[in-house]
Amino acid sequence: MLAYIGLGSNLEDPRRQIEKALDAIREANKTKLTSVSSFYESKPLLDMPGPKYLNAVCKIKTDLSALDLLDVCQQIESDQHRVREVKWGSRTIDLDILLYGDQVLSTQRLTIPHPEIINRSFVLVPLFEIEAGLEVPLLGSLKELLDRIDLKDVKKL
Ligand code: ROI
Repeated sequence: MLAYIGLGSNLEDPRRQIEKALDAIREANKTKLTSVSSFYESKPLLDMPGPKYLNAVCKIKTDLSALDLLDVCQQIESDQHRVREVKWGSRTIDLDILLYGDQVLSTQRLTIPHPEIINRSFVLVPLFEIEAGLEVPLLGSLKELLDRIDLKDVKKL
């Protein structure tokens, strides 16, 4: 299965946090990292207080189920000392499964496609960089989604 994961960090050397998470994905069972976008900088969403974020998107080929992949992502977050305190607060690392093939899933633990991607330039822009022709299940073409949002707040590094 092809899947896309969004990575974000705004604490404790974000670049190092994202590199470290990518290394952990490289080492995950039944999973091959096939591409990584550039890194992008943006202000916290909704003008939340805190440092700027660094974001990237990667593409993987995996034999894990979506829920097993979620376990892998959450293990990486906990290994990198992600603390879940404030909703939408600052974090050392955030891994979001954006898409899992063309699967549509809505459970308590996991919703795919990730429901917020349509509002997030820091996800759509790096995703477009690595997979311009993508069709997002239920939501339409990636190109159309990009046309609908403001892109000036995300800066490619
Ligand atoms: N804001 C930005 N710019 N980038 C993120 O990755 C990010 N992640 C989040 C919240 C707190 C919603 N804001 C963000 O989870």
